[in-house]
Amino acid sequence: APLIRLADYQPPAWSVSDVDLEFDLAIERSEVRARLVLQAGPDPQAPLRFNGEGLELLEILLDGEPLPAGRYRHEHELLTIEGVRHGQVLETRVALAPAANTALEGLYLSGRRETGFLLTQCEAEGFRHITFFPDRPDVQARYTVTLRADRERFPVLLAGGNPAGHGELENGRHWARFVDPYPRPSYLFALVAGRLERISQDYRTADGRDVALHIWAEADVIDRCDYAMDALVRSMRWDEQVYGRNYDLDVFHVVATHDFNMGAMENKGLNIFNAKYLLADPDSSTDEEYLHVEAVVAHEYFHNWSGNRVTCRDWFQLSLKEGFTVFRDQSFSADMNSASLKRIQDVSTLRRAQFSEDAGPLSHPVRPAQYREINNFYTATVYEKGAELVRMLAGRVGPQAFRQGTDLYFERNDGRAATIEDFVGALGEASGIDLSPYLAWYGQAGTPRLQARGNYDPANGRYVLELAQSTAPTPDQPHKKALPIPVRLSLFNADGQAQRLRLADSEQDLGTETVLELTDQRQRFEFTGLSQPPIPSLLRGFSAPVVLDADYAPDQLAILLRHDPDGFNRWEAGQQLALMAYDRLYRGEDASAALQAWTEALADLFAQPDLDPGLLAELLSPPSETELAERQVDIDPEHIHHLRHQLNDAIAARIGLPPLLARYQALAAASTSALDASSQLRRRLKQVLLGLLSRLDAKVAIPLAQAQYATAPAMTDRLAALTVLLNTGAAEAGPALADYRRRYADNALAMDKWFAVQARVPGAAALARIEALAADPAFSLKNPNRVMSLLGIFARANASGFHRADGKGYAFVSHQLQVLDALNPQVAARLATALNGWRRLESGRREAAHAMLRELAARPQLSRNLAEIVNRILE
Ligand code: DPP
Ligand code: ZN
Repeated sequence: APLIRLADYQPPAWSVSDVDLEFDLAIERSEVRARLVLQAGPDPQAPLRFNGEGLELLEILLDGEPLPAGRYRHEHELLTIEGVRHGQVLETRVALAPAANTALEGLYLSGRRETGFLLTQCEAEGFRHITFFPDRPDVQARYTVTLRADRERFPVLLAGGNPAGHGELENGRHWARFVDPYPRPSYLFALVAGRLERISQDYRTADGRDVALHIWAEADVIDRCDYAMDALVRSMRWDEQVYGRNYDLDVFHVVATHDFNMGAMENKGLNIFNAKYLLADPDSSTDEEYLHVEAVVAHEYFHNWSGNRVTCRDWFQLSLKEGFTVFRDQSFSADMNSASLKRIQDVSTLRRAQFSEDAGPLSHPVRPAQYREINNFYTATVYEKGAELVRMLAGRVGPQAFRQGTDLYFERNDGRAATIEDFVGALGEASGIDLSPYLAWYGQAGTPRLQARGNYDPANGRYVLELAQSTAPTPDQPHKKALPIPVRLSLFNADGQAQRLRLADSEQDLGTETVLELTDQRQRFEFTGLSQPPIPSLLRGFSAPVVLDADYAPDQLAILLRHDPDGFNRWEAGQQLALMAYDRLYRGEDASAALQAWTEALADLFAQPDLDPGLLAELLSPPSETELAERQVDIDPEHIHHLRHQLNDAIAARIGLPPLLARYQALAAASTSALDASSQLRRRLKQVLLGLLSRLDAKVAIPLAQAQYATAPAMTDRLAALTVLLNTGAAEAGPALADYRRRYADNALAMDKWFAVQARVPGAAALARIEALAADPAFSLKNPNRVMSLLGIFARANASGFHRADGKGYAFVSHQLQVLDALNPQVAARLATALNGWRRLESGRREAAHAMLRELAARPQLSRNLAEIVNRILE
């Protein structure tokens, strides 16, 4: 596949202003007639070249006249026609085979042939699997869509836009038409046809438009859509209030499917969701899943402005809509729940998913410079790091200017395909601040390391903080520039009180918190008027996506852990202490100073009755194995797994069995299935406590877990109990798994969790279990959720199980990848990213992984998706 470069961007040679589509839908074979009004680009003599993949061309006409065979070429996934003129109408008729489409891109079948429904997925380049078109986001056209199908088999017909008529046809068929008044790119096209039920609600926008909201799902799950409707209404209000954005059509449809490559899709007026992010009920969904539903419903809704009304000029700008929209959904969730917990979770995700991506050969900038397969760039870097960049910009300009800047951005770019410069430029203009230095963040890959060294001079009460930055080389970028890094900070004294801040050479009292902006490689900041040596609380709220290297002493961090009123930095101080202990344990050194400072502070916090249970749960959780593995080279994942256990053991031992048990039992006695925030946070704490108890004394914990499983009022408790039974190797795990399976055999999302909880069980025994599960009749390589629940969890979240010293984990996954790739290249490529870190493994595992990757790369039939990932990982 050719390399596509940002530097080569050209506007389209031929564009389309109006699209009229007619579908004759059937499961095995559907037909699509397209009438396209052509628009000349800069050179009207240029040949027309439209994309089209896997299309059976039945008919082609220009201005109503059939085109003779010599007038056009259909080869290499392109339709080429010479000598077309501005304003001419190109008409094609093609046939598609939805039921045979296992890649789930374009038009495909969800569910079984007899009962399932048809739907589409077009982002990024699925529309070319439906009809011939200049399938790129800078071609924006007005769409009229007519659907025809058998009424009995396809009672519901939906497409994006407003309804524009429906009626009966002969032979039991019917039709429905939709017109979208807003020009839009082809990746936002969508249709749905089949047997679906709905729930509905009326909504009036702040600017007075009446909108009918409909959530559609198959009959057996329609009663699990109420929470999504609630989240949708809250999202719509929030976007009106916080960004001044109103919905703009008369209807808004949301549809759930069990067969979906991504999380969800923001098609104009017809969002389509992976059921995992739409359905929720207490009996089968965890609290965490409720939060995901709320966040993803909001995310897709927010795209209506940040993505649909203003879209991307090209796919290099993907973070323009994704980074911004993730930032928007994070802010929404923070407003709906606990803001500091949300920040802790988002930063944990960033570190686990994005920092690790950035530390291996798949590292790329938030705005990549090149790709072969765009579907491989829906990454943590584009999404999560992209959101961090928007957060930095928002922090830099302040809330008022940020709102003025986004207003300006939406107004100026409405109906356009924009670039990252348009976004940053609008914020800069509204704030009067030159933000252009921040553009470097979009082009430079890698996680910057921020070094902080403080020096206190008691003679004159001065404190000098020296900040320095560096970024290690990444593929294609050997030399890194200095980036602007906002460092939000406070200075505490030994009693945990925040000191007033005053910079040398300035009279200004900065209060107890300020933001320093590091713009050079290295800078000194001097504070005056400090009567005691200060303890800096740095990067408060995680003010920049960097790795902090500060020379804290353990007792300084313990003071921050006990006293920092910034919930995020309090948690961060604990994480830093855990990492300090871990680094020493890893090197076989004495870790007692760090361990003691950390666990003593935690034990004291544990004893405080009024500490927020959600924050306590996070404080009691050491960094993930992925984060720990980032800190060393030549790693042995099994060793890291055991070291993390030692961290948990140290917490449990310091708090002690009686207090842990008493707190657990108090929480267990008050268990309910209530979904309010405080019930959720208490469940979360209970889950962490059960885990600690299981480390301290399995004989005590196993009966507790067994009882919790048996009496759980909701899925969160049931799954937590099952996890402990499995991870302790308890004999009771078997009956609990069998019970769970009986109970949820017909609930696909609950069965995904049945696979996932087993795929997570660590250690050498994991592979045999995974192999047995892959042969289970309930497992299928055709369903992305099932694949990710078993193989995705095993390869990406069970390092000690997957990275076996004998390489058998790699051999197993390699075999699965080859079968999967022939069915669904997008999902295969995502699974393969699990090998991104292979070079940092110890030599035995490294050799085994390398051999597996080389063998995979040499296979002739690899998809473009998988080939790109494997080759980049090998480079
Ligand atoms: N654009 C989708 C989303 O992130 C992904 N296909 O919302
Ligand atoms: Zn998105």
